[in-house]
Amino acid sequence: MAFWNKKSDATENPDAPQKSSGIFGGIRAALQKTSQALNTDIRDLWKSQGELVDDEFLKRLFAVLIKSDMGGDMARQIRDRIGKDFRARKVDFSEMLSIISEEIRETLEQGGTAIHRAQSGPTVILVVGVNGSGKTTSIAKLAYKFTQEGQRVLLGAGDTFRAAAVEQLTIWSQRIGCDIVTAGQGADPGVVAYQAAQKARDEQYDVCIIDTAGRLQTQSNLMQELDKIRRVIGKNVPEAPHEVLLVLDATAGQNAISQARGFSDAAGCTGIVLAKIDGSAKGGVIVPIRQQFDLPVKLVGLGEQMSDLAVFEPEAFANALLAEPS
Ligand SMILES: Nc1nc2c(ncn2[C@@H]2O[C@H](COP(=O)(O)OP(=O)(O)OP(=O)(O)O)[C@@H](O)[C@H]2O)c(=O)[nH]1
Ligand SMILES: [Mg+2]
Repeated sequence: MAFWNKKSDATENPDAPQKSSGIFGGIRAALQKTSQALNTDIRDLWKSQGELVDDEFLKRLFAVLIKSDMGGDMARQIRDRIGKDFRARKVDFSEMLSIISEEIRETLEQGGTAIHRAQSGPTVILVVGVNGSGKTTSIAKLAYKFTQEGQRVLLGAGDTFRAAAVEQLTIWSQRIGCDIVTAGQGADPGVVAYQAAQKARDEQYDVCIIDTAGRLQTQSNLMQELDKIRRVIGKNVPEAPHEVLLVLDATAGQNAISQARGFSDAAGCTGIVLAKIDGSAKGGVIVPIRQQFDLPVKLVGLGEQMSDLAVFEPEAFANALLAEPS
C-alpha cells in the first residue's frame, strides 16, 4: 500500500523501500489483547459442528459483539448480515469470522488510508490530541518513516506549553537525523508553526510535521488556538496543513469516541493515528469512530520505538482483531 496518496513511490523512486512484510505480524501481536477477548467470546458461542442460526443464536451473537468495543451499529450490522445469509441454516465458526472480518474491513476502508501529499512544495502535517495520547512519539515515528523513504523532514516543536516538550522532540530529531524548529517555553505555538512552514517552503523540505500541546476537547480556547495554528500554516504554504492527524490512545476505549467528536470539526482533522494498540484490549473502538465521524484511520502505533508504526491496513487490522489468540 502506498504511504502517500499518489500513484506510487516505487514508480518514481525505485530505491524507495518496499512495504515491510512484517506489518501483519506486528499488528497481530499488538492487537493480541483485543483479539483474545473477542475471539474467545465468539468461540464460546459454538458447541461443535456449527450452530443453527435462529433468533436465539442471533441474540447471543449480538450480546458478544456489543460487549466488544465495536459499538452497537457494527454489532447490529453483523447480526443482521448473519441472519440474512444463514437463517435456519448452520453456520460454522470460520465462515462467521470471515463475515465479521469483511463487515469490519469494509467499514474501515472508507475514505482511504494514505497520507495526503502536497501537489507541490512541502507536505505539512499538524498533529493534535489530548494530553499523553502519543502525539510526540507518533511524530517521531512518522518522521523516521519518511526519512527512511528518503524524504527531507522538518519538525516544528509547537508544544511550547509543557516544560520538557521541546527537549523531547529535539532528542527524537537528533536520533532520526532530521531538522527541527523550536522556540522557548511559553512562546506562541502559532509562531513556531508559522516559522516551521516558512522554513519548509523556503528550504524545500519534503515534509514538515508540527507538534502541538495536549489539550482537552472541552477547552474551547485551546481548540480555537488549533484553528489559529492551522490558519497561520496556510499563510506560508497554500492548502496546508495537508493533514491534521488526531492521535487517539487505543487504551482510552469509549473515551476516544468523545475525543474524536470534540476534535474532528474544531481542529479540522483529516485522519487518525491510533496509538498504543499494543497495550489495549479496546482496539475495536476504531470501528464506531470510523462509523460516526468522517475520519479514516491512517496509522497505528504498535509500541514505543520509532519503528513501531504501521500504515493502517483495514484487512490486516480486521483479521488481527479476530485472530485466534496464540
Ligand atoms: N506502548 C506504546 N506506548 C506508546 C505508543 N505511543 C506512545 N507511547 C507512550 O505514551 C507516552 C506518551 O507519549 P507522548 O508521545 O509523549 O504523548 P503526547 O501526546 O505527545 O503527550 P503530551 O505532549 O504530554 O500531550 C510515552 O511514554 C510514549 O512512549 C504506542 O504506540 N505504544
Ligand atoms: Mg507531546
